[in-house]
Amino acid sequence: MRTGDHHLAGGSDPTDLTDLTDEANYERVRLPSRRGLLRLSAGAGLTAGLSAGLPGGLTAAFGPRPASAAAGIVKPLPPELFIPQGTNAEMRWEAMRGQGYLTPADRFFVRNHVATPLIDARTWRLRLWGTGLRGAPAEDRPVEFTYEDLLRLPSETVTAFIECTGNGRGFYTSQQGQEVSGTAWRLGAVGVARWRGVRLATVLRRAGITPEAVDILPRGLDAEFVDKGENLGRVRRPLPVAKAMKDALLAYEMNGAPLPPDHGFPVRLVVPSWAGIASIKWLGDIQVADEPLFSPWNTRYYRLFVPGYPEEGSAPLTRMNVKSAFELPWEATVPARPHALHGRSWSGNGRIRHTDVSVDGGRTWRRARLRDRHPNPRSWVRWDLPWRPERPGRYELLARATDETGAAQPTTAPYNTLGYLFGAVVRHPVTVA
Ligand SMILES: Nc1nc2c(c(=O)[nH]1)N[C@H]1C(S)=C(S)[C@@H](COP(=O)(O)O)O[C@H]1N2
Ligand SMILES: [Mo]
Repeated sequence: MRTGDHHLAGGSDPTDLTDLTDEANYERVRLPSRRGLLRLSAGAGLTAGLSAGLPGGLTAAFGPRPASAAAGIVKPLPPELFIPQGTNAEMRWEAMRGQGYLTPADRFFVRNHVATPLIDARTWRLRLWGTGLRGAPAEDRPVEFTYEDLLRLPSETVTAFIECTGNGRGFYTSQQGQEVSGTAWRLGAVGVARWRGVRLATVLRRAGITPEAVDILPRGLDAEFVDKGENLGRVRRPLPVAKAMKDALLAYEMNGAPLPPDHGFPVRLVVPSWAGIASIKWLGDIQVADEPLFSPWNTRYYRLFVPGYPEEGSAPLTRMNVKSAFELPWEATVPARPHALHGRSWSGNGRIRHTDVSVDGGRTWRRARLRDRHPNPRSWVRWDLPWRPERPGRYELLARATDETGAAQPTTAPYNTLGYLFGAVVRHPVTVA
């Protein structure tokens, strides 16, 4: 771990538990034994986020594995909003019920390969280097931008979803009976926020990007990622220059507030419509190259691997596919009287054209009412539909969206070993009581 790295906050004070880059502190946060928690709560340097997650009597509040201290995530993870998934936290879809258009930061899913680092914006620098910049600056002599530099550049606001490529992965197994590896998300690894920052194009131009540049490689400041004993280095994923120049944002605000630590403070990339892995958090440096770049995140992950097809897999995944979700608990219980069903649909291809809903397991379909008159092509659309359940019992609710390219949700998602892009219609179990 790079604890001596001056990008990262915190020193060697063993009671400073805000420093998640310290191995021992991180262990205590990651595997909170009851004694560890007591030590945590006594620690002077406890962050507001952590203490908010540890209210009142610890013994009363938690069982053996408290969700609120899961695996290196700083913000509280109350069980009514989140499902813990290892180092990650999935949003419960019922947490969007009664919310506005955006996903509030307190319930936005977190996908961390390792753990949230706490970074000091005053010493942080964004460093650009490589053969795709004028003068080809070396990695140790980069073009630098401070946090203040970025705040002073012209800003832009983009409302866009960020979605994990594995969102829905659990349904390969539970709905299609297929074995896949990776986090078994249901549909809660997606959120929509209003991101404000500087266009990546602006910063690349100022850094001297040349017409020969073809790929950039943004890299995070979180700890190196070790997969089954193999150190793959820091999280980094090549992005073609064309997409980087088109609509990628260096975001420093989320829903009108500074980025929260878990979502990339001080600065993250937001790459609209693309696989969530493109939106690198805790951005530290960007290599700009006049030749194609590779990292494990565009070779061994984030491609479709299918038995019987070439071993190197598909082309690297880019746009996300069409999906829909009901704003209901998984398994939901609803009253046996007329009420409205609510949900949202989204697609990386652009606007949602319509969403059809079935309350009888897929035999008949009705078109939902889209609640957003001018759907945003980089975001979701809210919809609703009245439902008068005829009798108590078990139901399966289905929602199937079609986007502006004509792409619709299929009945079955094409199998791939890593379980990416589950876009099939999900059968949501509901009991009418
Ligand atoms: N540095 C860094 N950036 C990262 C990740 C990470 O682990 N480290 N995870 C990626 C993945 S796989 C996803 S889906 C999104 C999730 O963003 P969120 O945690 O803000 O929801 O961040 C991406 N950016
Ligand atoms: Mo992801």
